[in-house]
Amino acid sequence: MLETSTKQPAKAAPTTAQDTPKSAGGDTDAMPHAETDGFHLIIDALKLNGIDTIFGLPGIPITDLTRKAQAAGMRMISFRHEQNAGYAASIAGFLTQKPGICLTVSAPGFLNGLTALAHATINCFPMILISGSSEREIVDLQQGDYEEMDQLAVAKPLAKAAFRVLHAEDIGVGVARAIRAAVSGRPGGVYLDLPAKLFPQSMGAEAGRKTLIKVVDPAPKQMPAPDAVQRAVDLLRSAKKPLIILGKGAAYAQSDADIRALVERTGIPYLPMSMAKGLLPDTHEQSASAARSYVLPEADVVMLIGARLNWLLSQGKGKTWGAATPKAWGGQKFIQIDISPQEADSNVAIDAPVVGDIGSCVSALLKAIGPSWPKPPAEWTGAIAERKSKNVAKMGETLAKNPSPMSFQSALNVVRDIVRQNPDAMLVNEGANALDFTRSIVDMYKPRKRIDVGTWGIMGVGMGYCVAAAVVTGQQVIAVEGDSAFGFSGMETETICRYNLPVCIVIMNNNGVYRGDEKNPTGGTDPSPLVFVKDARYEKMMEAFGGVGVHVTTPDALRKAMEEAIRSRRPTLVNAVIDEGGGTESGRITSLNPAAKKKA
Ligand SMILES: Cc1ncc(C[n+]2csc(CCOP(=O)(O)OP(=O)(O)O)c2C)c(N)n1
Ligand SMILES: [Mg+2]
Repeated sequence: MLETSTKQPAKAAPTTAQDTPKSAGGDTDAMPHAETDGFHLIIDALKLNGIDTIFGLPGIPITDLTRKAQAAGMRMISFRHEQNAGYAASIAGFLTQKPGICLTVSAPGFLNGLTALAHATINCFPMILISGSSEREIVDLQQGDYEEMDQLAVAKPLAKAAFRVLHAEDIGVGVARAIRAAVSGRPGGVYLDLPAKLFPQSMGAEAGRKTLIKVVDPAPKQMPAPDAVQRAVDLLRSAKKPLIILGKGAAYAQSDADIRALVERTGIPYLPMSMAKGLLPDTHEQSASAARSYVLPEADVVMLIGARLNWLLSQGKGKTWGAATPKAWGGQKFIQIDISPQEADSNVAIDAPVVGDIGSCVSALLKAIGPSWPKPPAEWTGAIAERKSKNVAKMGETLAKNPSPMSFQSALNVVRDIVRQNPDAMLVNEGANALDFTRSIVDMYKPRKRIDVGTWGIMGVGMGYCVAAAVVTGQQVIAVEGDSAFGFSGMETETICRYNLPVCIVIMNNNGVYRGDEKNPTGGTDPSPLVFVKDARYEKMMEAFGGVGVHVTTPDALRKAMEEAIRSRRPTLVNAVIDEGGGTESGRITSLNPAAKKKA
C-alpha cells in the first residue's frame, strides 16, 4: 500500500475539516489500500511527465519526499548545499529541454536554492525549484514558525512564474503549470511552493490519479511569420560583410543540423558565444572566433541566432562595434532570431526581428534562402581568414612555450589536446582568467559540450554543473576551474565521490582571485583580499572522500593525470600550479571595473 504516515512533520497531519481535502472523503479507513497522499502525488505527477531526476537536499518537511522519490525509482541526487543542487537543476534543464528539478527545505534551504533559480531565469534555462514551506496560517500572521518565510512572495520577482499548492487534489495542476511555465516560450526558472501540510494529505488513489496531468506539447513550436522571414532574407542578401552570431539559445534548441546547414549554405562567417561553441566544430573554416575584434566592428549585417545583445556583446554598440563613443551605434543592421518578441530593440534597433522558436525560424530561413545562395564577397571572407591565420599562429607560439611555473596557456594546451581526443566529454568552466583562456584556447567539437558561467559571469556553478552533466549525459566531465571559482562549491567533491561520477576537475591554481601575488599595501599581517593560502593542496579534498588527487607542476604531469582520470572514470582532482602572476584583473573584462578616482 502507499504510505500515508510520515515521520515528519508530525504536526502536518490534517486536523481540521478545512485541512482535509474534499476528495479524501471517508475512504481512509474503509479502503486503506486504495489511498494516495501528497508525497506520492508529487512523485507520480513528475514521473508522469518524464521527470526522473531530482537534485536536492533533505530536511523538514521534504525528507520523506526524497526517500519516497528514490523508492519510486527516481534518481535522487543529494547535495551538500542547495545552491549547487539548484545550479545542477538549471543546467540539466539546458541540456535536456526538460525542467531540471531542485528540491529544498523551507526558508534557508529555499533561499540557498533561489540564487540558482534566478540564474536559470536570467539564462533562460528551464528549472523548477520545489521548496517545502511552513504552516501558512503561522507564516501569514508572522507568529514565528520553524523556518518561517513567505517564500512565494520572495520567489516571484526572480522567477518566470511562481505557484503554491495547498490541496493534494491540486498537485497535478500545480506540477503541470510549473512544467509549462518552465519550458514554453522563453524558458526560465519556476518556483513551486509546497507547504508541509500538503504532503500527508490523503485521498483515494483512483481519484488522485485522475487529478494528474500529462502535459501535452509542453513547449509548443512557434512559427515565425513569413513576411518576417522574408524581410530577414532580403536584408541578409544585401550584405557585403555579413556575420552570424550563435548564442546559447541556439545550442538549447537542439536544431544542430539545420543551424549548421544555414551557416554552411550561406557561407557566412560566424561567431559562437561561449556556450554555443561546438554547434559547429571550432575548427570550422567559417568560424571567425580568432578574428572577433575584426569582424564585430567591420560587419554590415549581423544575424543573431538565440543570442541577446547584452553586455557579453557590448549591448550591440560602442567601440567593440566600431562606434566612436561607448553609447553610439556602430552602423550595423541586425537580424534577430529569438523566441521572445520583447528582445528586439532592447539595445539597438533590430531591422529584421524573426520571432519564433529557433528550430522553426532556422528551418524557415533555410527554406527561404533556397539551395543556392551567393557566398559573401571574397574580400570579406579573405580579410577574416588573414586575421585568423595571424592570430592562430601567434597563439600557436604561445601554446608551444613551456615556462616554469606553468602558464595558463601551457596548461590549457594540454586540456585542448585532451578535449580534442575526447570530443564527447562535457567541459565545465568557471573563473576569470581560467575562464577566458579556456574559452579561447580549448576548441569544442560537438554541440552543448561546453557549460560555463553564463549570462551573469557567475562563480559557483562548477561542481553543481559537474554533477548534473555526469548524471544527465553519462559522459566524462572535465572541469577547468579557477582556484577561487572552485571554492564556491568545492564541498561537492564529496557528492562527486559519493555518486562515483566520472568527473576530472583541473584547478588552475594561481593562489588567488585573478592572481596570487598581491600584497597588503599597509605591510600589515592580513593578506590582500584577493589572495589565498599559498600552494593550497586542493587535491587532498578529493582524496579525503576516496577520489584521486594529483598535484602537478608541469604540462606532462597534467596530461598524464587527465589521461588516467579519463581512462579510469574515477573522480579526480588535479591541482595544477600556475604562475601566480600570469593573470590579469577580471580576466578579459578589466574595463568593467569602476576605476577609483584616487588610487588607494
Ligand atoms: C557569485 C560571484 N561572486 C563573485 C564574483 C566576482 N568574481 C569574478 S571572477 C572571480 C574569481 C576569479 O578567480 P579565479 O576563479 O581563481 O580565476 P583566475 O582569474 O585566478 O584564473 C570572482 C570572485 C562573481 N563573478 N560571482
Ligand atoms: Mg585564481
